[in-house]
Order: sequence, then structure tokens, then C-alpha cells
Amino acid sequence: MARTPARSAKARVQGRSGSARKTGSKALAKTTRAVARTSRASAARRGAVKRITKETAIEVAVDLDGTGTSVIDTGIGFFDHMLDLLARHSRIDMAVRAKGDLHIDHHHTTEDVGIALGQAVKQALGDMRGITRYADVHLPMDETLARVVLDISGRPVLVFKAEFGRDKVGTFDTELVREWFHAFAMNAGLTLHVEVLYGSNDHHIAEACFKGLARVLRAAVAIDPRAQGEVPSTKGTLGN
Ligand SMILES: [Mn+2]
Repeated sequence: MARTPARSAKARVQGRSGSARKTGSKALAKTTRAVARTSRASAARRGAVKRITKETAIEVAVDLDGTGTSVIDTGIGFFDHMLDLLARHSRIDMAVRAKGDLHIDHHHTTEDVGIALGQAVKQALGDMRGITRYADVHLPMDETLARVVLDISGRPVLVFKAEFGRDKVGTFDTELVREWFHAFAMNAGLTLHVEVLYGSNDHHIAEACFKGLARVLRAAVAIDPRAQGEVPSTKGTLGN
């Protein structure tokens, strides 16, 4: 049977896990789908956001319980690299397609991708039932060390302490790293502290920030087996 374009696109998104799935039996796939439909515990934690303004047109989709596969196309090479490793190390599946006014600069596209991805993550978290909520990491990238600390609180706060030596990495303005983190944290509802303790290479500094975020996201969105079904707050609700 000839594959429709939609099917082959899906297969590309699935990446490594897709090929593993192909070898599994049809019965197993059917059972997996049935379990996903009926079991509340395995309810899909996915989000999708389409955002169109005069400056950018952006479509994103995330699956918190993915394998870290990604399809990223923002038109900015270095930024694609950062989002690709964010997906990989968080194990959150991500699709990001952005067409922005890059003839002006990279600001609108970077910020708006942060907004859309943040909204998609918030959507996927739902009422945050069962999540681990807190996580921290010291993330080394060669000579650079970043500390990233996360509380999925529903109360957006960003503390970002990183200094870059150059204005640009590739064609990407280094000041936009902070802009992206701000947009993402505000829209996902995160209390997020990022501090680069030391480092000299700007590519490594940016990469340590994104990889650090990836690792804390991976840990904090994970379902805590000792608190399944509970909202991890003494108030009984997060974000209020
Ligand atoms: Mn790199």
C-alpha cells in the first residue's frame, strides 16, 4: 500500500522509536491504544499550539512522555541546534515549525517560539497531577558549568545569570538566549533559575543552559510513582 504523506511524516517524527514499533505485533499496538484510551494514568500528556502574528507564524507540538525525537525548523541554524538538544535530553518529543521575519533579526522568531513552546508544555501538563514538580542539575559542557533549578509552580519567575563574551554565535544573537528562556518560563508557568557558574565559550554557555533545562524538565514533569494522581501542593492546586 502506498504511504500517504501524512503517514511518512509521522514516521519521520517517531524516529528511532518508530522503527522499534514497526517490528512489534499489531496486537500489541492495538492493546497499547486501548490502554491509553481507558487508563487515566496513561492519559496522553500532549500539547499543540499554532500562533500567527504579523511577525511570525509558528506551529509547535510536544509530548511529555516521548523519547526525545524532534522535527525542528525555525530558519535559524544555531537555534534549531538548541531546540534539538532540548528535545533529546528532556525526552520530550517536539515538533517546531516557524516562519519569522528573519530579514529584520532573530528576535521575534526566538521569542515567539518560546511563547508557543511554553504554552504547549503548559497545555500538556494539564492540572499537573502526579508530577515530580521540583528538579535541579549542575550541567557541565566542557569548560562551562551551569546550574539550573526548576519548580513547575504555575507561578512564572525567571532568574537568568549568564554572561556571553560575544554578541553572536553563528548568526544568532547571544542576548536572545535569555529572551527565549523568559518567554518559555512565563508561558509554561515555571519558576526557573539558570546560572552559569563559569565558562568561556559562548556556544558551550548557551548549550549548557538548554541542556540543563532539558534535564530538569525531564525530571520535574516525570510522574512521581509515590504521588500518582495527587497535585503536588499543600494548597491542592498549582498556579493560583
Ligand atoms: Mn553544540
